[in-house]
Amino acid sequence: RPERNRNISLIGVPIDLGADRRGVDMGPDAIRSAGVLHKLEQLGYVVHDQGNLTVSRKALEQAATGEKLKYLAETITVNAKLAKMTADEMGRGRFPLALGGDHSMAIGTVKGVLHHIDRLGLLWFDAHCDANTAETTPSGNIHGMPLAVCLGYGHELLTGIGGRKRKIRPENVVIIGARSVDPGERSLLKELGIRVFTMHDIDRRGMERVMEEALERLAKSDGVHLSFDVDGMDPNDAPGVGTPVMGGVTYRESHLAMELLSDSGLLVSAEFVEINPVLDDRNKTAKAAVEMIGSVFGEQIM
Ligand code: 6HN
Ligand code: MN
Ligand code: MN
Ligand code: MN
Repeated sequence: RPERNRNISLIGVPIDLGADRRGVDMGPDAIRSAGVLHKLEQLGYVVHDQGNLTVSRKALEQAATGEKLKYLAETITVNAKLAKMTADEMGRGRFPLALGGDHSMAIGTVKGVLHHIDRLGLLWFDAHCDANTAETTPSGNIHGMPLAVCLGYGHELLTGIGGRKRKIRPENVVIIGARSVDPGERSLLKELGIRVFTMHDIDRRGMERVMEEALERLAKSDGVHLSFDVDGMDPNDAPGVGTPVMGGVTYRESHLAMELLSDSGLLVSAEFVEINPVLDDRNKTAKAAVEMIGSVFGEQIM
């Protein structure tokens, strides 16, 4: 097992355009105020906090233009910046940890990490599959598309971010926690042979066995990026999300999944997204995210 990277680069991404719902832009600061720096420093990490990227509020004025993909231009600008920052920070030997922000930001983080690791594995923890394209989207919200984009599918201005040729190979992706999948996403995922562990699989086999199989698959890559959408968790445990779906991964199951991922030694980068403090119950969701971050970085009870 490789030595843990003790240097973490924290990148706040206050974007809410991809969700077309205000509040999730405050996610990075909610996670900070829930004590993420303290948690990581206690675990022995050196945290290089890059602050928050700038997201133009002017983009909101475009809302009425009726374009199909909402706020496309500003979403591209932010993700291009994020891809560059992620690649640069990794180039300095640091582990990129991005805090969101809506899930459209996964385009930037993943493209940035792909700059260094061509055969990158991707663990997508989510109630959704985020595999819509401009043709299949039911909402026009770009946070429903980032996984498709990372695989090379979708609007060409999105797939072009950070270089068109950089993409995740289908065999190196696993989705965990899925329970809300649109018809167009289902066809694309089936066509590509993506391994989706739904809530049904977790119910039947338990999180331990699901993670064992997931990690076995991911071990064939050259390093794994974790994209953790907090709405993958059950809304009782993580209520502060814009698109809640009942019957999710429990707090304990999520903890276990992150501990097993941590033990695998495969992780090279991570992001925690879709935390919306405006919809939250006294920062409960941000606190849950900090607990999951603790597990990802090796926290143990004894
Ligand atoms: N997320 N599948 C729906 C859509 O609009 O495409 C919901 C997407 C939710 C995205 O939670 O990151
Ligand atoms: Mn998502
Ligand atoms: Mn989701
Ligand atoms: Mn814990």
